[in-house]
Amino acid sequence: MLTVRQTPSRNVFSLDGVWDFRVDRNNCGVDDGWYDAPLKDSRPMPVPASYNDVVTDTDVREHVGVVWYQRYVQVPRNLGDDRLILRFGSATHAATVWVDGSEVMSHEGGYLPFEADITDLVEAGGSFLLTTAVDNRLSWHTLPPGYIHKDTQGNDVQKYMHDFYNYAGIHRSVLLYTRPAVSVTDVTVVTDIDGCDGIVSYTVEAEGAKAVSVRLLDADGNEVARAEGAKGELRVDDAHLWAPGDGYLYTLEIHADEDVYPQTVGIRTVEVKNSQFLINGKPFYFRGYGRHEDNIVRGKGHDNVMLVHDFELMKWQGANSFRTSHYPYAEEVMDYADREGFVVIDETAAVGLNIGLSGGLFGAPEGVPTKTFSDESLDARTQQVHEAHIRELIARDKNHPCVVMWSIANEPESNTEESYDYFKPLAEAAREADPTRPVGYVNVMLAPPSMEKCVGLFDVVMLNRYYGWYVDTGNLVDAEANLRAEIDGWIKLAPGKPIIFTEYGPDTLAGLRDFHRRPWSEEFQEDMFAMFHRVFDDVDEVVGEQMWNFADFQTVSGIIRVGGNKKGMFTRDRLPKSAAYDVRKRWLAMRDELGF
Ligand code: GCB
Repeated sequence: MLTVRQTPSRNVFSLDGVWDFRVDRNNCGVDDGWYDAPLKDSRPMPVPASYNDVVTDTDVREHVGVVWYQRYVQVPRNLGDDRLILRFGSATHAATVWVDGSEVMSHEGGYLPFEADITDLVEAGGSFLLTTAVDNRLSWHTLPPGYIHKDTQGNDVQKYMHDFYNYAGIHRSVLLYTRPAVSVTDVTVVTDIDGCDGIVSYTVEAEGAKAVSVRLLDADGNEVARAEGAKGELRVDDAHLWAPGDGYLYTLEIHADEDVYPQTVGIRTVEVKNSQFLINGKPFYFRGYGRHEDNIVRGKGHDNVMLVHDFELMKWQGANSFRTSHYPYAEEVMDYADREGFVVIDETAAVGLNIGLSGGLFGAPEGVPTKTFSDESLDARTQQVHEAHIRELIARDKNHPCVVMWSIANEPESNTEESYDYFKPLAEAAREADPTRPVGYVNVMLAPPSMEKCVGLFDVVMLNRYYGWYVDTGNLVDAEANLRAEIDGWIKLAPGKPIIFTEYGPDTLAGLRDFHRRPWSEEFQEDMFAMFHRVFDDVDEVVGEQMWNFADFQTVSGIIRVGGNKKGMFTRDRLPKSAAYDVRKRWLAMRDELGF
């Protein structure tokens, strides 16, 4: 799906602001026609934002089910023959949208955009009532999955197997935009390098267009190549490559009849070879973090201030990459990573596909199936939802040079035949949807090399490991020995595959200092990182260190979570913990030695 851009042929109007909002406590909104008239008893709610922490009412924060958003929208005058499209950047986790009482679309999955052509329902120069019902419930057929527990008073309590709070609402911008009746609806760009030249292959979709042509402009707006037709190949002499730390972008200006659409292009290649991860043919070492879209008050609501600030912090620390743990991030984040030259492992919302792990770590689920993959839990329908989600993510992000790999799941069960059967078609679907990038999944410590069944389906080994924290707690001597032994096991099991550590690190309470350097203290975080880094430096096959987490973040309450997960390098309000300085020293030195 194309990102929305303002162009000479397209106008974009933001519908962000303060909308009317109402919780549907009895789940009666649809039956009672809430979409057909101004919401009664509404309260104000900002868009985009999670609603949970905006309010002070606990029952709204913890509501399980549907909430309603509404506002009036002014339609532009002078629409002519243009089409008018209504687009949500995301609504978590499912949404249905009405325009003046007519249902125009519904979408499942909380982290990807959806849009509808509403031209025939509205009048140029008039206004319409826009209503959206957003459902935050998780089931065995959603990603991430979850289940509803009835408490002893019969109330619904949402349970889930992942470790971040189930923020909900309209998390990303809502836009209204126009495009000509015949217009560009999709483009796929694939780049290659030939000596000093760049090759840009493109395929444009523009149904009904009589004439399609493209011009490739450099960052100063100079034309460097052009072609006619919806499909073709451009050669860029002496190309300025997109590279880590050098987010150089060309623009493919696409003309389809009256329509003009600018697609940014970074010329670069990605390849996995001989235990190395190559970008533009050169070995790349990932330095960075798993992150979350998580902020005080706004929850998972996108915010450009925090976007730029977080990148500033990452650059300050010498990071060059991150993983979109554990769901697709806002399009603004991906655009910004492109232009800042950050390298991204793009992850689906498939997190928590592991009943064994959640039982062990986050409290045994009551009355739920004990098997992860079964007819009672994650089943064939979940697999279909997962495949559709992978394809939707790739359709959205395929043209981002920052994306160097797809991660199709975080810490799923991967040590059973059932997990192999579940993931085999999904890995194939990802490769079919994008033959140009490596595909991986992130392995959990419950599936070490002696038990792992799925690694053969993937191009890299991505490991989340907590030696010194969840195991060998506080004992970094044993932790180091066990970490080294496990890495040896992976090298034997998956020869030739590079290993990226996608999580490691202890919970650390900012301000807790300790002469004895014990767990939870800032000193222990320094020591645990130092130990992991010592090990990484000894192993050629390790090509990346992305610690857990960039910043402290909100989770459900629990006996292992004190006001959220505290494994941040930065606090939730983005202040550095003491280990941040050690890591900065290491990463800046690596940056100087290896390039970005
Ligand atoms: C993990 C998960 C991550 C958790 C983290 C932790 O392995 O991937 O979502 O937050 O561990 O802190 O336990």
